[in-house]
Parts: sequence; structure tokens; C-alpha cells
Amino acid sequence: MNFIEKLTKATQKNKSLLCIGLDPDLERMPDKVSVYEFNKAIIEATADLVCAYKLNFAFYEALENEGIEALKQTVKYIPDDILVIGDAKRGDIGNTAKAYAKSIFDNFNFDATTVNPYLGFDSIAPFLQYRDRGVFILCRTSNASAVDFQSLRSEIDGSSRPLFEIVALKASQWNTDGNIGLVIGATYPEELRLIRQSHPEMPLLIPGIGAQGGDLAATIRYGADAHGERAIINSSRQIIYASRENDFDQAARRAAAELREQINHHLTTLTS
Ligand code: OMP
Repeated sequence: MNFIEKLTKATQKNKSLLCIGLDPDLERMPDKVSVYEFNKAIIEATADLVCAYKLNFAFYEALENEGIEALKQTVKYIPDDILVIGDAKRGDIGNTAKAYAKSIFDNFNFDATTVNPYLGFDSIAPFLQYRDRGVFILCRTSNASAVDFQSLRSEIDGSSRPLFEIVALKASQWNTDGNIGLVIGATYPEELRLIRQSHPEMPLLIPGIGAQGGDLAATIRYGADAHGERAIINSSRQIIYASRENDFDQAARRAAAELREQINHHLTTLTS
């Protein structure tokens, strides 16, 4: 099964576009709970509510060996029918990219990853060679400074376009094996609308809901494809830190259930 089939199955089975970001931060986690125990409890409490989990490498690397071990064990613990995204945002010259891809896909066994396109095609090609895995290319990031480079206009095929649109165009040209997706922040709904319009079938990973204040209604309206699918709506802090007490897993479940319900409500308004 390739990553799109896995994503579609998980979305349909759990009636969910929700992706929970497992971004462990010791300062916000309950005391005396290890990173792996924390993740395990959240996964146990929410696995029927999501289409994917996303693990951002930064939070694990910051915790040295314990973090890396927790990253490995967490990927193994996630049920096989849920998509697991390793958010590594890699981008480097070809042979280095090949080592990154081996680490993420062979060693950690992620179904998909995030990559930074600044170095161009040969930095992404080693990831694409894993044809059954997903490669999400940063297109329009959720942060305020996204405009610094991503909004700069450049000439392509005789017309002037902002860089994020050119990234999306190139990504669709590179997508010969159907394993590319794009990352677009929920904090930029107009850009999301433009990209979805030009790339109706592209899977979109959309972070920025919750702690970053992205607009959920607009995200669903513009981000979902014609079947109400292929949009992976990520929320990390709002869900995993819903409580710092012993009930943190059940609080995460309540927050995830509520967000999934809101997403599904917005989806019904699209089709009605
Ligand atoms: P919360 O703001 O806590 O929901 O976390 C957002 C997660 O999505 C973090 O892991 C970010 O690194 C990631 N992210 C963004 O916030 N903005 C982006 O543009 C891209 C990503 C990402 O690639 O997932």
C-alpha cells in the first residue's frame, strides 16, 4: 500500500482529516512521565480519531538518546493503519539527502516526511525514490516570516509568480510517481485556496490550527479536495497539552474529538 492509499483508508475509517502532532516538550508535559509513555498514552487515547500522527524530529533530537529512542519506539507503537509522518524538513545535496532518506524511511520507518525545497530537485530525488512513501514539500509555511522568500516574485514560463506558487508547480512536475504532497500553513488561507485550485489532487499537510490561530473553516473550505479528503490538518500543542495533570491523555482525547467534529462539520457545509 502506498502512502496515499494508507492516508485515504485511515481518513475513511476514522472519518477524520485530523493529524495530531506529537511534539514533546518536557516543560509542558506532566511530571514523571517519560516521552515514550506520554506519546503512548496519547496514541492509545486518540488512535480512532485521527488519520495521521506527525512527529517533529526537533523535539526528539533536543532530548538526545532518550528522545531518539522515544521517536523510534513511538513510530513502532502507532497502529499500522494510521499514517506516520516524520517532520524532519530536510534539504541538502544529493548524497547527504540520500542518507537522510535512508534514516527516515529505512531506519525509523516513517510513511512520509517533510522536505525543504530550497536546494532544488536533486535534494528531493533521493526521498522520491521511496515510491511508496510520501514526501511533503514546504510550499507556504505557517510562520509570519514565510513572506520573506516565499512571496518574492520570479519569472516562470513567461509570467511572474510568487515563489510558493513556483514550488507547487515544480512539485507537480516532479510528481511522476504520485508520492509528493505540499505543506501549506492554515494561517495563509488565500494561498491555500490558490494552491488547491491549481493542484486539485495534491495531498496537503496543513499545520497552524490551534496554537498558531489558523482559520479552521477556511482551511477546510480551501484545503480539502473534491471528495473532502487529501487534507491532513495538523494540531500539536492544542491537543497534546490540553492538560498537564494525570488526565492528560483523556484531555487530549476530548480536544481531538472536538477538533475532528468541527472539521467534519465544516466538511458537511461544503457538500450540502
Ligand atoms: P502547533 O503549532 O503546536 O500545532 O505545531 C505545529 C507543528 O507543525 C510543528 O511541529 C511545526 O514545526 C509544524 N509546522 C508548522 O507549524 N508550520 C509549517 O509551516 C510547517 C510545519 C510542518 O512542516 O509540519
